[in-house]
Amino acid sequence: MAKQSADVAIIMGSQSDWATMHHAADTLKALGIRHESRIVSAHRTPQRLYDFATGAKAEGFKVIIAGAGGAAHLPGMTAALTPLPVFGVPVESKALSGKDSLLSIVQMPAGIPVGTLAIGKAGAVNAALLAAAVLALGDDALAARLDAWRAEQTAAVAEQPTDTP
Ligand code: RP5
Repeated sequence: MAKQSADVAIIMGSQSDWATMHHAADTLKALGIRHESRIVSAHRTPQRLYDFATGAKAEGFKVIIAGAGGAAHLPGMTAALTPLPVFGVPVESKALSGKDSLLSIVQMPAGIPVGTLAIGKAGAVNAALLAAAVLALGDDALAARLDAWRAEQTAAVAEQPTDTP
């Protein structure tokens, strides 16, 4: 039987980004979305970036989540090379706490969009939820799982705070 291709590609500029980007993978897994995670650096492996981005649609991916830190060119370069939607996650950098990553990713000139999320874990989780929402437009079963995920989150919020959260 042919291997079913993943719907979401999670790419990141470095192994060091995995501490943030695994939150995207965990969220996709919780929602039952097929995904693959790869290290693809715009700076250190430019040919790998080119090959991945130009071939991503043919590989069967429908959405790309790209996380990078510092001078974070990965999401924008990827978006320039593929028609697929690209969601960018600014990884928190040591020098500038991820503000450099955020501005590098969010300030795309008109014409090539990158949907930019928050810095760090929140951005990684939300990128996965946004990817899920896009895929759910054409997948009723996934839409139901996403509704259930959100209902569970709502149910987990206590009415009153406690001293030991
Ligand atoms: C970026 O440089 C990566 O996305 C990473 O966030 C940052 C630092 O990479 P390492 O020096 O930790 O490999 O390209």
